[in-house]
Amino acid sequence: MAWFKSSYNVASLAVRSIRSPPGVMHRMEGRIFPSKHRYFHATVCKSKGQPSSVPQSVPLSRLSDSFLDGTSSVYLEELQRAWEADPTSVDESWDIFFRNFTGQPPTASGVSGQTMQESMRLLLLVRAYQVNGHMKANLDPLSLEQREIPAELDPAVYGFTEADLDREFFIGVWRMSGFLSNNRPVQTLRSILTRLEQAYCGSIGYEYMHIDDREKCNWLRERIETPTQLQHNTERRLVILDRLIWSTQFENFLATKMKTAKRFGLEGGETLIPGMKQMFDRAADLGVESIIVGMPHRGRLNVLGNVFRKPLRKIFSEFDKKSKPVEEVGLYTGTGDVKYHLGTSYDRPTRGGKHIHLSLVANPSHLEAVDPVVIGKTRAKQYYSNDVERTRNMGVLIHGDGSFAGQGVVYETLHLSALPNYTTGGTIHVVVNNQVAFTTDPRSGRSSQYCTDAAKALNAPIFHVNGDDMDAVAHVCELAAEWRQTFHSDVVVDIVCYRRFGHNEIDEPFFTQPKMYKVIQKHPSSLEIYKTKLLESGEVTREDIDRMQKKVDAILSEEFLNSKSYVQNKRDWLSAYWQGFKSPEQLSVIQNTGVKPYVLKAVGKAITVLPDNFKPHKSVKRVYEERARMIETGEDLDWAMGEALAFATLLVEGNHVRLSGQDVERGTFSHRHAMVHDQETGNKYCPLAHVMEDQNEEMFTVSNSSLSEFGVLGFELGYSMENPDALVLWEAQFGDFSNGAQVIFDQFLSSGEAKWLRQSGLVVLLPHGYDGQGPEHSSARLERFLQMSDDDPYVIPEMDPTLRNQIQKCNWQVVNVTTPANYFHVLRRQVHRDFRKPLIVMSPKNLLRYKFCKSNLSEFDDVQGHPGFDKQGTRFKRLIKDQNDHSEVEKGIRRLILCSGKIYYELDEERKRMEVNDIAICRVEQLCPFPYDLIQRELRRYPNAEVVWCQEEPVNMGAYSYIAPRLCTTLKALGRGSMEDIKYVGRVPSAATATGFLQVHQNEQAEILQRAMQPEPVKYPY
Ligand SMILES: Cc1ncc(C[n+]2csc(CCOP(=O)(O)OP(=O)(O)O)c2C)c(N)n1
Ligand SMILES: [Mg+2]
Repeated sequence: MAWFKSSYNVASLAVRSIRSPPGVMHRMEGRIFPSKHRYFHATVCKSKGQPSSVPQSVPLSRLSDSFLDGTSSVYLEELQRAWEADPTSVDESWDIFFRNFTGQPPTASGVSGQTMQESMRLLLLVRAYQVNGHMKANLDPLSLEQREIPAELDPAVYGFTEADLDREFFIGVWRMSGFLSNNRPVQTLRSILTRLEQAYCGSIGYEYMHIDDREKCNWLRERIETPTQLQHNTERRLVILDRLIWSTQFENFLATKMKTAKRFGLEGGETLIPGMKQMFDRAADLGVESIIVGMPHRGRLNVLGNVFRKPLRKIFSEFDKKSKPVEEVGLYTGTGDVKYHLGTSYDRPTRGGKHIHLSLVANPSHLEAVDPVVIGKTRAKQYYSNDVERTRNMGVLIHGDGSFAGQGVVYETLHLSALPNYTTGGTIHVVVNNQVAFTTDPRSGRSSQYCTDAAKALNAPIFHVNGDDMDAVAHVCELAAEWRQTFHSDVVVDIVCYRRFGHNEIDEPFFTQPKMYKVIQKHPSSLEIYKTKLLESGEVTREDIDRMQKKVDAILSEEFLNSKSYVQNKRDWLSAYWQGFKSPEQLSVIQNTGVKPYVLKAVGKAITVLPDNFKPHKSVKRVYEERARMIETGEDLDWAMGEALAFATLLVEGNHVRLSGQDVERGTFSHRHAMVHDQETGNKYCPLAHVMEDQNEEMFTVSNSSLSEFGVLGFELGYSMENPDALVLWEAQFGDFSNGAQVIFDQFLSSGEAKWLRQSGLVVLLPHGYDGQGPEHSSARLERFLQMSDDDPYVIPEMDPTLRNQIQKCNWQVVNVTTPANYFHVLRRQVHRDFRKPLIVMSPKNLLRYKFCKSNLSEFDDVQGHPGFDKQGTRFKRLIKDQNDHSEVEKGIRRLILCSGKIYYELDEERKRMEVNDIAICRVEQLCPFPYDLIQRELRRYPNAEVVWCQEEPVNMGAYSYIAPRLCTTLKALGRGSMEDIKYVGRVPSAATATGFLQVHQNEQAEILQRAMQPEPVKYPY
């Protein structure tokens, strides 16, 4: 590759030389102040009208050909290889070029005297348009600020002069589509330049040359560079016009009828609606049957009404201040949410006579937080509909320019897009880029040129489009659908538009964007622009347009009238797979979770065998041998085995199980080994994927995730919402890291059912426990999950097992489980009930291998008489009573210690060591909802005992502040005392969750145990 190296060196020299002004025709100021480039989308060609417009030849060695560094260099190398194999396989001009480089004599002269250097320069010019043409595209409808055009787009830089404009050139190259295709006829430089300008510098700015795949680039080039592609026929344009009329008049109508209401209107970006509809139509033509959409506030009502066909009367009635949830007895209404957060779904007929199912996912105010949820739901839909190719279910995300650039979860979501267990075969992203975020200019809102630049990391093509050019918007929206269906990967449409009013309709935009809004005031709507265009082309008459507009207005007015008498329907909270599931107001019978012994044995065997010729790591081999022994003897099953049995038994019962999170395959603490690696071949084997013969490959999925909490937890939440017959789990590496996903906990998991009436049985595993690993790795911030729990601290609910619906009424469950069997049952309970509730598990670290944290197989089964089998059968134990088998009443017990989690084992050991026999220790395995009935039972059992809450966490953390009022309510109900009678043993208040010094930790831990066992009464806090 001698020639390539030399030209590469020339290229780097050239970059240096072009930065020194003398003799260079096109100045490079724009490069010195790159920050100027990133704000707005209008462009100016500095060279126009300047003396330098008469270009002079620049030697090849002076060219700024940074494109030689990347894609072109690969291309040229390939070209040379082809030429070496067969000189006639490339165009004649390239033959001359390579001959020259390799010192071979030329065979003929180039086309019309075209020299090798000229071929090279022309190629570079075309490449420059492909790479940077978008910089010159007319993207900003407001033409607010002008971007400088990159020097590379000036033919003079390549040595072409006016004298060359009417000379003919051949620019076809080998294995290239579109403009540069090999079979292109000879053209004049003038027509080449005209076509380049049309293709790359019109209303669409294409960014795709960062994609390192020739086939994909060629596919795009063919569509971008072929002149006829942009045309829609008249019939289609009339459909588009009608849709634009709907989109525009919907907002106008609301603006006149609800002058003071906040609706986050789409004005300035109305072309989004016809664009989306074109996209959905095209997607349906290409096989998409279901589209899952996530979008923010802006234009949401318009999308709901015009794309999702939510009845307009319903939308209008929600504006009525008197509108409130129906207070019908037994009606499950939740707390509700503001109208521009609500989701919906709709079966939309398409122009091709098909139906496409559309779902808009409800979302909170937090911009972009819904992104991973939508993607997770899409992936789940693909699983349940056996959409192996991922072409029938598609995710679409609508973004704002400010939030797309600013919110990290966008990047986290983008990065899930190609991961094997998270991909959905491509998401279409549409940015409603109104060039402002609330009151913030892009200048202050991002450091990149475009708000979409993060997507470049993905090799996603980005289509920037002038939002005033309706045809162009429709075109790129369709192109995006075609891309997604062809390459099964993400694509971005950036609709550059404006916001006609303030952030919401009550805001005054002139406070902060006076110049912009002066322009906006005078700017015609995109509907006006489109109407003019179609009138001018003669495709439509004024009368046609009037008729169309009047019809839309009439429907809007009629629907508005109807909205006055509109009665809100019963809020529908069930979606397709959820028929038969119970709302909190419908009692669901508590089910047992024990499993037949023979099933336990059979699945136990299946998940402890590795294939014959498989060579696991020797330690993993031991782990599996040990697991086989546990099943064989039925004794001392450990945590990982308890979990694996829960998964396996759920699988054989027909449920889907999916566990995702960082390093979950092995397990952060090297305890799970759900995926085993052959030490010689590197092959992987997952025993749980082979519990049954011919088990569907994905039925059990365990997957290491990207290093993201917000994105991955959101994804799994979305996944869990699709179908209830699944156990979906997300595990944090350490519990503390879950705060990186706080938005999902606050806005979705803890409150989603109340706001949107959508249930989820997602399980969140958060390693938690004080074992000297320092402030971060000790605490999963249990207190926060408990604080978000909505079980009433002051009212004891119905606790009779036949009437109890305490969990159904509570927003979620928080547990800190201490035995493998209880873990097994709490996981199974998630699926063995007629409703779904999120489950937060403070999961153990040192208990994973602790010698006493073991269960016998008899605790997993449903055999009467076996431990765990009580009056109702075998179930999850919300509270584990003292293990010393106390009778109904134990008057001699002087202290009842209530605790949760691993501190129990330390207390028990200390009690044994000190030979204390007048202290009882109970484990509150389920903290929320609070097990009032069982606590009462234990309080009755120990009538004379001092009541102590013992925890490892500082008093301002852990469960104490949750437990205290509930325990107090229980004590009062029994006449046993009140707040002062609840004693506390644990760490003192602290800002950090734990000490960083091991020695200090050990002393603190010892002190807790010593105080818990002290002979004298506990004095703290009263
Ligand atoms: C995570 C988050 N931070 C802040 C806000 C408050 N907020 C609401 S809209 C908005 C501006 C959004 O700008 P952009 O994404 O460009 O959308 P636009 O409103 O312009 O359509 C902000 C900051 C929010 N909703 N979510
Ligand atoms: Mg914006």
